[in-house]
Amino acid sequence: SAVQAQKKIGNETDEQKAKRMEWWKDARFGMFIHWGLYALPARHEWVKSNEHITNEGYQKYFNQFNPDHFQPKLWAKKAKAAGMKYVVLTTKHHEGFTLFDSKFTDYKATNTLAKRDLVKEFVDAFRAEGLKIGFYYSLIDWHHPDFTVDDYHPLKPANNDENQYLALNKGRNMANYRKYLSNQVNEILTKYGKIDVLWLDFSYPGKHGKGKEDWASVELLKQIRKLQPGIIVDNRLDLDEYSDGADFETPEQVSTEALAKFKGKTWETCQTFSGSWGYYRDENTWKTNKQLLSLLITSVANGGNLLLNVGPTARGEFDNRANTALDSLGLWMHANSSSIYGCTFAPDKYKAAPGTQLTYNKTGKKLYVHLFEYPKDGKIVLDGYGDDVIYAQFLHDNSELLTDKDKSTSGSLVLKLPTKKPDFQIPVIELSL
Ligand code: FUL
Repeated sequence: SAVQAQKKIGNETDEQKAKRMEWWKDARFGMFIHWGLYALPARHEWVKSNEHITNEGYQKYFNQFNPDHFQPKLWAKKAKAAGMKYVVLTTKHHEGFTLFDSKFTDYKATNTLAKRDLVKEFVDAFRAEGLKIGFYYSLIDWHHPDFTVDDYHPLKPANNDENQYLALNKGRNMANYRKYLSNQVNEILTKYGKIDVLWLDFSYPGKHGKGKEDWASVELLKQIRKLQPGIIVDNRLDLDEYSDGADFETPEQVSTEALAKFKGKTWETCQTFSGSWGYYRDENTWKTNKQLLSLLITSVANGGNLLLNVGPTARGEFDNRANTALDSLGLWMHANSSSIYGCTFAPDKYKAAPGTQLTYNKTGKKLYVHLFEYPKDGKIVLDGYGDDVIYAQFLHDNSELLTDKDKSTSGSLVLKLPTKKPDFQIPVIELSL
C-alpha cells in the first residue's frame, strides 16, 4: 500500500507513538493565539505581504509595540474556563518578530517597549492553569535578509517578472536563514522546559515556493525530536513521503461539512472567530456561538481536535468579542464537556438521528447525542440501538430520559424528551451502553 511505500525518519513503534499522542487525542479542544506586531495595524497578520510593506515601512510597529495590558494569567484563565486543554502561541509569525528573547536577532520583544521575554511569562501562566504548551513558529520570515523573495513575500515583484525575482534575490542566502531557523527552534525548545506541541508553518513547494530543502525538514525534525522526545509536531514541513514526518494533519478554516473526510486520521482543525488570525479591528463577520459549538462537536464526532484562535490586541488583551465568545463556550463546556474529552466518532452501527451528531467514549461506554435541532414532537428515534442502551439522561443536569422500545421497527429505541427545550444552545443526551 501507499503507506508501506513511505519512508521513515525515526524508529518509534506504533505503540510508542500512540502513547505520545494520548493526551492530545483526549484533549480535543485547544486555544491558538496569534499575537505579534500585526496587532497594531489590526488588519490581518498578513498585512506586510498584502500591502507590500518593506522592513523600513514596518518598523513603526516595532517602535510602537507597548503591550501594557499583557497579563497572560488572564488569557490562561479564560482558556481554561472555556474548556480548552492546551494552547499554541505564535512565538514568531511570518513577519519575523519574535515574542521570545532570541540570541540570534535584535528583532524581538525584549528590544521593544515591552522590554521582556513575553513567551516566558506566557508559558508560566498557562502551565500554572494546567494547560499543555504549544509553540507556533513560522518557517516563513519576511524580515530576515537571507529569506528568498517568493510568491508570498512582501517584496514579490509585480507580474511575476523573473528578472526582478533574480535581482531581488541576489545576495540572499537561504543557507544562512536555515541556520537561523534551526538556532531559533533550538532556543524555543530548550529555554522553556517541556514543550508539548510544535506548530511549524508552512511549506509551499513550487516554482517560487519553499519546500523541505529550504528548511532541511528531515534534519530539523530529528533535531526537534532529540530536544523534546515527547513533543507533537504538525504536518507543515513538506514531509508527506515519510510516514512519521508529521503527527497530525491541520485542516485550516474548513467547513463543518468538510471535516467528515478526515475521519480515521489524526487531525486538528484550526479556526478563527472572524476570518483573520491576528487581531482585526474592523472585521465584523464573527461566527455565532452555535457555529463555534458546531465546529467543536463536529470535530470530535469525526475524531479530531479543534484549535480555536484568539488574536489579542496590541495592548495584550482579548477584546470583548473574543471574551464573550469564550464565555459562552465555557458555559456549554461546563455542562457538557463529557461529550468532548476522550471522545471520538461512534461505531458504525450507531447512526446519528436527523438533526443530531454523535460522539462516543469508548472506555466509559457512552454515546452522546447532540441535539442541533430540538425535536418538535419530543421524540428521538434511534434505529438499531434498542438492546444496547441501559440508561439515558441529559448531560447538563443528569435528569433521566425515559425510553420506549419501538414495536414497529425491531431494535429501535424511542427517547422521550421534554417538550420545552432545555436552556442550552445544543443540549446533549448521554446514553450508557
Ligand atoms: C497559515 C498562516 O499563513 C496564517 O497566517 C495562520 O498562521 C494559519 C494558522 O496558518 O498558513
